[in-house]
Amino acid sequence: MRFSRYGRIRPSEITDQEVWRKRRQLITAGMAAGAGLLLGGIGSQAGAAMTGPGKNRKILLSGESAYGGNLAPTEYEHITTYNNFYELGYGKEAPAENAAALKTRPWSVKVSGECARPGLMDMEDILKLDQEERIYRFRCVEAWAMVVPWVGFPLGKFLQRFQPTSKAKYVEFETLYDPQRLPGQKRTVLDWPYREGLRIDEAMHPLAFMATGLYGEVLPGQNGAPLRLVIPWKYGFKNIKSIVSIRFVEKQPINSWQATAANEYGFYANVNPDVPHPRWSQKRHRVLGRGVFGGKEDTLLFNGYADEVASLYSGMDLRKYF
Ligand SMILES: Nc1nc2c(c(=O)[nH]1)N[C@H]1C(S)=C(S)[C@@H](COP(=O)(O)O)O[C@H]1N2
Ligand SMILES: [Mo]
Repeated sequence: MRFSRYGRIRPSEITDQEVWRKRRQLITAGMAAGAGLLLGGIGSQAGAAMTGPGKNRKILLSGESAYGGNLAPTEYEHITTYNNFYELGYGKEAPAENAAALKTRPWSVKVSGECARPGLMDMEDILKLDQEERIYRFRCVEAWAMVVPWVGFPLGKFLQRFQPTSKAKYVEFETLYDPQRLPGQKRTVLDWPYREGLRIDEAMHPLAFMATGLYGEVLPGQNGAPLRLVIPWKYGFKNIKSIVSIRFVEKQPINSWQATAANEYGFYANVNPDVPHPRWSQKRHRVLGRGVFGGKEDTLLFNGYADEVASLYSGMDLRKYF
């Protein structure tokens, strides 16, 4: 009988989650009581209270919206030690072990292509944008899920600042290319830098999110510091980490995994239990940190966000556009 290290419930984890939830209820109650009054200030206090273990710098929140419903967040420890980030190593634990190499300052993000106001934005200025917390169920393509209290801002609102033109049909994202800071790039596993793409209406959807932190603190390197994408209705690989470039383009971009194995990874990558990966079923997944035997549960179409996003794909054959 095999127990996954991540399939066991540890007493500490239950306690942490309960404490966290209670705190959250208190804060929410506090916010309701003070509605309309000093919202920024109350939000900031909420941010300070809803934190992780204090390993990283805090981010002040201006608001919160719990898109994950009542889901209890996965323990900080799981979220930050079970990662995929090939530029920092190949095992699930390697990115956390190698994250010190990833220096995140100085850091800037270049926005270019089909837009009226292209520009370079410094990470410090990005962190000054309104930061909110969102709890999403985050899926990974290899059949696990976690519930993450991300901190960041809506992607669409950010993109609008650069005034995309009518030719901007897609958005292309690129990770930093720097084999010193991302030593995994010394080996050609993928054609670096890591690239991803979204259709412009997907990028503008209110659920599409740019994360700068989690559990109230700036992102750890292994989670894609200082800035990464979170598209909660898609498989994990769409959520590109450590972004330095955003380009508005007319043609559908090719993402890194699609370039490597187009029969296995498509452009859309919407979570869909009815469309198996060629090498495995995608009907069920396990939630990290829950239950013995991996705490398996049924995978939902669009990762449970169908009400919000299904209309983006109406009339499309989701088997063809996987
Ligand atoms: N630059 C970059 N981004 C990346 C990856 C990567 O290897 N490099 N892995 C992807 C995959 S396959 C997954 S499942 C998620 C994992 O995110 P997490 O470690 O925060 O859970 O990041 C995605 N973003
Ligand atoms: Mo993944």
